[in-house]
Amino acid sequence: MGDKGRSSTSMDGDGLWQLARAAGMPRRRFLALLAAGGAVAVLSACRAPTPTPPATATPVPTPTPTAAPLLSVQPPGLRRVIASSPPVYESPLELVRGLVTPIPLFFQRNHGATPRIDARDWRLRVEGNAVERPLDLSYDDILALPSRSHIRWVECAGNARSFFALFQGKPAAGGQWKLGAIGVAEWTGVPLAAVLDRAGVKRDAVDVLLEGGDGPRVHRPIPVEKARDPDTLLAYAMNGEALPPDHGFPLRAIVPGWVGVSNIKWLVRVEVSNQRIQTPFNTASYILDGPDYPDKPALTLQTLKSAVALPWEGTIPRGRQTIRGFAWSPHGRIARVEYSLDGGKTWADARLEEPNTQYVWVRWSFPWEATPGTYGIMTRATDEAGNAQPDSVPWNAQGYLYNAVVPHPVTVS
Ligand SMILES: Nc1nc2c(c(=O)[nH]1)N[C@H]1C(S)=C(S)[C@@H](COP(=O)(O)O)O[C@H]1N2
Ligand SMILES: [Mo]
Repeated sequence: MGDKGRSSTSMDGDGLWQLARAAGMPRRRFLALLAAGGAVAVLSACRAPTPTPPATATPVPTPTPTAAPLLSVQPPGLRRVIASSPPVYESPLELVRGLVTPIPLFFQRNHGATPRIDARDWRLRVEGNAVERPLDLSYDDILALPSRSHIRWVECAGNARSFFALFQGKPAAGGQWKLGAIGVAEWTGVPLAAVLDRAGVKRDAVDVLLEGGDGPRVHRPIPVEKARDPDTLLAYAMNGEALPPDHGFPLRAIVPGWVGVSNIKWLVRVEVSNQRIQTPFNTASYILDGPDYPDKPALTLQTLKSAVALPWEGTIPRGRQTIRGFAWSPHGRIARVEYSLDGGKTWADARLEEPNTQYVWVRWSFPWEATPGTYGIMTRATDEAGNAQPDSVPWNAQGYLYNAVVPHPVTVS
């Protein structure tokens, strides 16, 4: 992994200067901005005006061109618009007060328009060379199966992608998310394993492909072991209501810990194969492609992260404040969240709130006697498997899995 960019998360003069220099800022302008507006002014000026994808970027497969805009059913509302056609909306984490993300605040990532599916016409096909009996299930068939509910996060593999441009001076192709491409919901549905059992999975099964009924028919294989994990769900309800159209009505996959794209929405087909399945969604996009990844591996699990529940470049009043946020890991519960208000020189422990469960983010908080100025609030999570957020992440062309410690810019007025 190397320590390339290690200093870039530090808010002391040096680290910030590395950043500014990487963004092509002359030393004199850097000092002037620092004096006038502090770290936040420097960071804002560093931001590339229009991040252009690097020439080496592999284009993400796009649906057949159409004149009609690719739209969402629900307008973005309070979510931040990263792109509008197709809809890509970021969750305003500062408005999430509880353990689950309310549906109007839940991030949205579509590769095409939200399809309007009538549950009466919908079918789920389960087939492939590694099933005994192909199935053709109706919505009522699914609802009749034993169900379970659990709270799980779904996070886009590109979450925090904009930080490749902001902190490494090298933009990555794709939606320029901050840290809001994550949401936590209570999902109710049927374990995928129960549906697979009905179809009879052959002993030589290797991969299970999940396919959506949207325009681009987004699809993604997962290993049969993950498909048969009782925690992998075909969900028809979200936070107690029928799955909203934008989040996959009538049925979507919830594959805990895995990259966002494996949580296929508008699910119409499950293919069980006795061979590894290669598709553009695990060979061209959703791969790590960059100098540090000669083998271009396909993504599997998400990474450990933490986020401050404040707008990026937020403003808070002076005085005693409670700073709060979230931390999550695909590897287990969160063991610890530390924070630093002095550019990483000193760290203290944030308090972890209950509950703290695997595949659910943990809420954390710390008190702060805030005095006027600009700050970079740094947070670093450690999970119970012993992973800690790194100081830097190797750049990759599609901008996945950025989970380095970052200074969250905040002004105290
Ligand atoms: N059929 C289908 N499933 C899909 C997608 C899609 O465009 N089509 N987007 C994927 C991606 S990249 C992510 S991050 C999540 C986003 O889920 P959400 O929109 O409910 O937040 O859905 C995944 N499932
Ligand atoms: Mo995603």
